[in-house]
Amino acid sequence: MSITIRATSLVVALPFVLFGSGCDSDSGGSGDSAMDDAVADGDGPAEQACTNEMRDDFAIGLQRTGTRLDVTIADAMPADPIRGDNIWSLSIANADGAMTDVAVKVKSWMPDHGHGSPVEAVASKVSDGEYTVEPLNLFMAGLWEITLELTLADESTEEVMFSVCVE
Ligand SMILES: [Cu+2]
Repeated sequence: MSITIRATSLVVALPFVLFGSGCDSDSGGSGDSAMDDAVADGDGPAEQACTNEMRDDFAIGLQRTGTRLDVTIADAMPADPIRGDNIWSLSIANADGAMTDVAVKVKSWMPDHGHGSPVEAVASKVSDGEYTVEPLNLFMAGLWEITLELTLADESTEEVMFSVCVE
């Protein structure tokens, strides 16, 4: 599913107006229906789903480099991030390309709305350098920042972040 971004100030302003009341994590399903109404009234869901800011064009194989580690999204279920639960497979390697055992913490955050996900994503080790993250609960449409805090065996930590748009 491709995503188009139209660079107008309207795009930046609308999510705050339309989705502001839907961001309370206690609001449950009512947030979703409020958002659906808002989308139906607008130009179209693609233009309103994310603001025109830094994000990644999501793809299997997307890679981010931290201080000493490279993190790759090796697989994703579904392949494009959806509203609701996603599962990501991560490959984490050092600068030499060797798969590296790290402790992984996951934080999901909506920068435009100022809230996270009520469901904690857990990274489970498959083997050294291979981790499955689930459930990656992206419960509403918009821009999500998925930050991975990685702790190596020597206790040093680093972070990488993936920014993805959920429609
Ligand atoms: Cu939100």
